[in-house]
Amino acid sequence: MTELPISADLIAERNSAHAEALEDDYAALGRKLSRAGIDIDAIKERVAGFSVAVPSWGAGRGGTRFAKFPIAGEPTNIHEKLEDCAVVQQLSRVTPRVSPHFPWDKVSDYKALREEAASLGLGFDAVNSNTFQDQQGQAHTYANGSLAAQDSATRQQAVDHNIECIEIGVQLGSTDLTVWVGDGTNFPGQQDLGRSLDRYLEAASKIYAALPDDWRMLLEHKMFEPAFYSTVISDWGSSILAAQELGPKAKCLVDLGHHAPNVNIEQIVARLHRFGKLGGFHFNDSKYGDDDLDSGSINPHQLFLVFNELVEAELNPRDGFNPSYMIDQSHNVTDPIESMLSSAETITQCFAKAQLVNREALHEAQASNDTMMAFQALRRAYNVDVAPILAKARLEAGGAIDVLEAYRLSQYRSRKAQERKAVGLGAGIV
Ligand code: PSV
Ligand code: MN
Ligand code: MN
Repeated sequence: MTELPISADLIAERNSAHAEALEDDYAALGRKLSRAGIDIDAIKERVAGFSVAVPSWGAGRGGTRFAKFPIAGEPTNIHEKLEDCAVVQQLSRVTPRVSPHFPWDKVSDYKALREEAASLGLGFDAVNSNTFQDQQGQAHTYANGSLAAQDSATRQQAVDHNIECIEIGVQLGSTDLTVWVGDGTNFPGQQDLGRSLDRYLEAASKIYAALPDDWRMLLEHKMFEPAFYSTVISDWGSSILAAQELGPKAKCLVDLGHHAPNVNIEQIVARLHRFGKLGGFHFNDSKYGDDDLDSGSINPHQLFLVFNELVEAELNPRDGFNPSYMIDQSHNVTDPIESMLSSAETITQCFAKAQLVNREALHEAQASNDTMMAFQALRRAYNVDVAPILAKARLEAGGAIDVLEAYRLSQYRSRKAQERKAVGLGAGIV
């Protein structure tokens, strides 16, 4: 392995400064949990086995359709993005995989890219295709759609791109293809609502046919944007129907920001699982729409409730329950590394809290219609500060007790600002 980006001595020095306080906090929490019949070490082991992928595109400053404000030392290519993702993994120890996006992360040698990632302690997660933008030199425009376009040559181009993504993914060691299309309309009457779905299904089935045996196709729905009147795969209903029609390797991916306001996302999770179609998540948070805010920054309770459903799902497994966890955020005003560190921590906290729920008490209260005690079973777990469990798991895995402190002290970003070329001004990504 090449040298990791943050000095091991710095991490060790800061960890020894925090070790005594952590032991104290961990012991106190251990006593508290043991009074409730919970073994803190068992929870720590579960946390140690948890991981969430980071998006290659999340390493750069995102932006809005109005502007992007780059920071000095921001990555300008996949190699630099991998290096930044390696920082997140080195400190947090919960983000060992990167989810790439094509053609944004295109290179000429994917075998070498896989080796480069491995040398940084990273692997690859789901491959994301992009037929929501036109690329330089592309034969057919996606202005009127991609997989659901009226024009058959455009549809074929979108199919070919997805198949190329699978081929790249095979070289990178991925086993999932995530497909999100922005196809839809901005005016009533612009397209036939039924026929556009037919075209999507026909094109998607060609991609499906190209999946290797051990691969999955994750269909990501989104209610609106860039289409503001109708979107072809707009909701979990359209998504599950499409996945059912395509076949067993097609699953639904839930991006937390892609729903109608106030939708009960945890119920959607339970529904998708009930029919064996829960494929994975794009974690982020939302106040208004597809805001791509940091996970749990607006509604951490919702994130906890999603993980609570995932624990229930594990207890009642259905066909092929193996959801993939990814972050999908746009870091517009923070250092992206700091946002990914903070978000990975929040996501893991919600995972840990969901493990603390007294399932027996919950199920008993549900069976006897004791609403308040059922609610309290969730509330008690949600109220526990699980930070010492995460910190201890990180420490034991070689990470930093205080990830943000170690990152800031490393001065990584200012070092990169000296080495990397500046990012140009411009509009943000989707
Ligand atoms: C679309 O809004 C989305 O959530 C999809 O996952 C894209 O791949 C990603 O954002 C990046 O634009
Ligand atoms: Mn997404
Ligand atoms: Mn999105």
